[in-house]
Amino acid sequence: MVAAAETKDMGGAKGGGGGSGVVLASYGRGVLVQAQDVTLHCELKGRKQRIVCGDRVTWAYPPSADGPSIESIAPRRNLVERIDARGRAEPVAANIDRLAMVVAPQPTPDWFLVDRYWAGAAMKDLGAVLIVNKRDLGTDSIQPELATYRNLRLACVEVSASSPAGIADLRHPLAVGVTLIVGQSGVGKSSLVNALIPDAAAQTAELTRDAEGRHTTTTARWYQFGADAALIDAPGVRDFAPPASLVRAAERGFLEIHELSVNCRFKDCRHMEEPGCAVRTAVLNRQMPARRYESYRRLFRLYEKLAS
Ligand SMILES: Nc1nc2c(ncn2[C@@H]2O[C@H](COP(=O)(O)OP(=O)(O)OP(=O)(O)O)[C@@H](O)[C@H]2O)c(=O)[nH]1
Ligand SMILES: [Mg+2]
Ligand SMILES: [Zn+2]
Repeated sequence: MVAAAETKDMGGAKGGGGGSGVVLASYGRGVLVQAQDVTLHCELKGRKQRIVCGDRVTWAYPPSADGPSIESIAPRRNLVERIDARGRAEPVAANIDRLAMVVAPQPTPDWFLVDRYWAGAAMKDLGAVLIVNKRDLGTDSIQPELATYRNLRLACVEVSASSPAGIADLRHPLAVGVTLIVGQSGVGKSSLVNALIPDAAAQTAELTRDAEGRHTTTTARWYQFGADAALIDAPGVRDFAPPASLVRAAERGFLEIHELSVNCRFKDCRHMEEPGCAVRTAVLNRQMPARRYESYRRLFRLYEKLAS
């Protein structure tokens, strides 16, 4: 168990005390819990207990243990998962309100990834916002893609983590609720958290890498953002998707495909090779960007593979 220096400050809580809190981070056999005004390292009781960032938990000091442990997890409003290297769903964070998808001129954006994030958010009824970071490097090269998203009514905010002035534009869309920040490595997710929450930097040193210097699988980290909001920095999140049984749900994440599909000849059209598909017709007629359709096809095939 992690040395529980903070628990010494618990005063009367030690020996029979307990309470509730939110999970700031989950790592291996322990979790970091924010309980009112103290941060606690808690042990997990059962091997099966799987707790993620954003979980609401109760904790207590069992009589024989030397530190607090998790007693229960409150039912989750939702759970965001990613798919690990073996194709299995792996929980990342719970009780999320929106997904903030970060791109930047550098590294070169992976728009397929953005489409998958957005589709994943739509399938879970999460809000979504596209943050373009590093605008100081110039965003001309990515404006055509941004136009595609703006046409689809996705909120896009262009900022620079290195410029406090522009960062103000980002406060409003993230001011209420829990935002999970996702995106390619190096786009500046952690930098944005630090820019928005000046004292967050003090909290970033711990728990981000395991002993071998790799990202651990459970590094999502919660930062309180004012009284009514939180930001979750999720360094390891690359892919996530609902369980494979939701193959046909792929369409739900693509607003334009969903709207076009009412005109497909077959009610259960998958928009792949079916005759009379209104989606493919729209792509051929350039009424829908071919790249977005390709994203849909890739996501669909991924679900199909996972389901098999
Ligand atoms: N020019 C410029 N560089 C930035 C900006 N924001 C972040 N960077 C730089 O981009 C690099 C990556 O930033 P991070 O915040 O670590 O990126 P990240 O998305 O958290 O990366 P992972 O944790 O690996 O997923 C750092 O060298 C930052 O200094 C920005 O607005 N402008
Ligand atoms: Mg980071
Ligand atoms: Zn179709």
